[in-house]
Amino acid sequence: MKIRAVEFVKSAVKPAQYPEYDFFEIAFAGRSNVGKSSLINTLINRKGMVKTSSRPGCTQLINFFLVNGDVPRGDAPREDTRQSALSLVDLPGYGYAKVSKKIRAQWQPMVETYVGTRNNLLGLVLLMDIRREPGKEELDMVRWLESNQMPCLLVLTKADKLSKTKQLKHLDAVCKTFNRDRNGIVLFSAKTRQGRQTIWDEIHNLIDWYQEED
Ligand SMILES: Nc1nc2c(ncn2[C@@H]2O[C@H](COP(=O)(O)OP(=O)(O)O)[C@@H](O)[C@H]2O)c(=O)[nH]1
Ligand SMILES: [Mg+2]
Repeated sequence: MKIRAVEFVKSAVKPAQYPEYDFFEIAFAGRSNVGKSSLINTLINRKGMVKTSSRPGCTQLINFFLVNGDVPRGDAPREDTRQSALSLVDLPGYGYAKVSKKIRAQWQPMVETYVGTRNNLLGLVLLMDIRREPGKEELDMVRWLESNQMPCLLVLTKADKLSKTKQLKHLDAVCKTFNRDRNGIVLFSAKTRQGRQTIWDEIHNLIDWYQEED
């Protein structure tokens, strides 16, 4: 995808606050500090668009970004840019130990409500640190998304931290855990940009598939 423009649209915690547009949307989820903001920045070729942090667990908001589109404002007639615009959503991270119980209890309903109500959502990208075994959160989430027929791309982040041999070894282990083949899981690094094109290809496949469904 040629990135012409990227705009931060807004943050939201509940459906009434989501942007009212119906551009195709892709959401990114994962444990705090997994590299979610870095991955989105890499996809859109913007270094600081999505705030990255070495202090995990701070963002508990759903952040909407619009690529190559105009956010409809007021009652001005909306040009139909649905074919080319794409909405990217940075979901709050989960599973950070220092985050209070209260915040953790808010996370699940916030994300489940978002996935359950957002009609323009095409699919999720679920990020996992390549050095970590997938946890119960990830297994539960993938199972839940599958039961809701919501497509989910799995991405192993920070691949640059491991040698190529170790990357593949870990990839195969994760494939087994999720019962997917190597094509169903992407090795990614924000540092080397490894896997960036594959993620875009998968997003475009999803868009094509939806357009054929219509
Ligand atoms: N080596 C390496 N570090 C990364 C990569 N992606 C993110 N990081 C680092 O991991 C930390 C958390 O990244 P961030 O994108 O803020 O994670 P988020 O909490 O999931 O949004 C930061 O210190 C990043 O610099 C990567 O691909 N390789
Ligand atoms: Mg982040």
